[in-house]
Amino acid sequence: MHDEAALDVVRADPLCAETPARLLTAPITPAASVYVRSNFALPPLDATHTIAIGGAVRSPFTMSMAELAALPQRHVTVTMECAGNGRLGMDTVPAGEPWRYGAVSTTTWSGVSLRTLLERAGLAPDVVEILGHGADAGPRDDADGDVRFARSLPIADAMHPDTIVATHMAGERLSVDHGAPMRLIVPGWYGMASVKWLARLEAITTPFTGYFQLQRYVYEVNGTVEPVRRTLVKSMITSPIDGGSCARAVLVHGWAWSGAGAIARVELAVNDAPVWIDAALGTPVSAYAWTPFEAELVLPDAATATIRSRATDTAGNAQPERIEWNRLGYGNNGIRGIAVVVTDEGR
Ligand SMILES: Nc1nc2c(c(=O)[nH]1)N[C@H]1C(S)=C(S)[C@@H](COP(=O)(O)O)O[C@H]1N2
Ligand SMILES: [Mo]
Repeated sequence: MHDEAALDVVRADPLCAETPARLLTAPITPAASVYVRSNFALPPLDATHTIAIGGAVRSPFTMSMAELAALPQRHVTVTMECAGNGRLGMDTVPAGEPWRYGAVSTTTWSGVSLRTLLERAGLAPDVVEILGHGADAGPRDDADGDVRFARSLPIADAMHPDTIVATHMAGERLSVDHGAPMRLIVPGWYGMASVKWLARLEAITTPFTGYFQLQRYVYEVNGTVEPVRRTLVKSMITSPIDGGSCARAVLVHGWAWSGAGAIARVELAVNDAPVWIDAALGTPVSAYAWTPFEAELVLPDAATATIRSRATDTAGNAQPERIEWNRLGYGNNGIRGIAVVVTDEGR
C-alpha cells in the first residue's frame, strides 16, 4: 500500500511513519513520503462512502463523492505536523509513538470548503463546535469498549474557507493511509484536527469531551488538561543533515512554521554560544506552508559542532529553549541542535 523506502516506519500496524530526513529538504514533500499517523486499523471504506452532515442544523443531508466533486474545489498547500513530532527529543521521553523529527510534511490538499457544507445544512445559532467523526475505531487500554476517532473544531475555524473536506492530495485521490475517500484538512492546526476517513460532521452546542479531545491530544501538566490546537512555532535545519558532515564554511538551510501567523525571524547559533545570527528568510509556497531560511556560517575549528535554530512568528511567539514537560509528549517546539562532523577541521 505504501512504499517502504519512501517513509521511515515508526510502527507498521497501524501505520505510523515519518518523512525521511533527506526528503525534508523539498518545499513540497514527495507524495509517497508524506508522513502517516493512524491510531487504528484502516476502516473498510470505498468510493461509495457518503458523508453525513447533521446535529444542530436546519437540514441534515448526506453527500456522495460525486456530489462533493461537483461543488467548487479549493486547494490548500499546508505544512502539517503531528503534535507528537519531536517526542523523542524531550528530556524523559513520554510514552507514545516514538517520533523523531519527520512527522511533518508539506503537500497540497484539494476538496470542498467545510463552510460550503455547513452553510447548506444551516447551523443553529447556538452551535459552538463542529465535530468530525472518523470511520476508524478500536480498543484503548484506558477506555471501555471501542473508541472512535473524533475531534472537534471551534466554529470560527470550521467556517474558515481554507478548512476543507479533502478528497485529493498532491493532485491524486487520497490514498487509504491518508484518509480515503475524504478527510478534513485544518490549516494551522496540528494534524489530529484533520480527521481522516471522515464519516460524519456534527454541529454541537456544547464543547466535545470525547477520548481524542480530552484524553489524547491534550497537554497534560500536573493533572490539568488542555486540548492541543494550533501548531506551535518551530524551525528545523534540513541541511546539513543532523548527524552528517560539512565543511567549516557551511550554508545552512531549513524551514520554519507556526499555526499562529507567518514567520518573522529565524536565528542560528553554534554550540552553546549565546550568539544568535539572523538567517535570511525566503518566501513560503503558501501562507500555510513552511518558510525557508538560510545562512552562511563559519563553524569553530573543531571536529564537531552543534547548530541550533530558533524561529519567531509574527504573533511574537518564539521557540523556547525547552518546553514545559507534558505527560503525553505533545508540542515539543523546544530549540533543537543538529550535530555535524566538521570535514576540514584543523586545516
Ligand atoms: N480518523 C482519523 N483521523 C486522523 C487520525 C486517526 O488516527 N484517525 N490521526 C490524526 C493525526 S494524530 C494526524 S497527525 C493526522 C495525520 O495525517 P496523515 O496520516 O495523512 O499524515 O491525521 C489525523 N487524523
Ligand atoms: Mo498526530
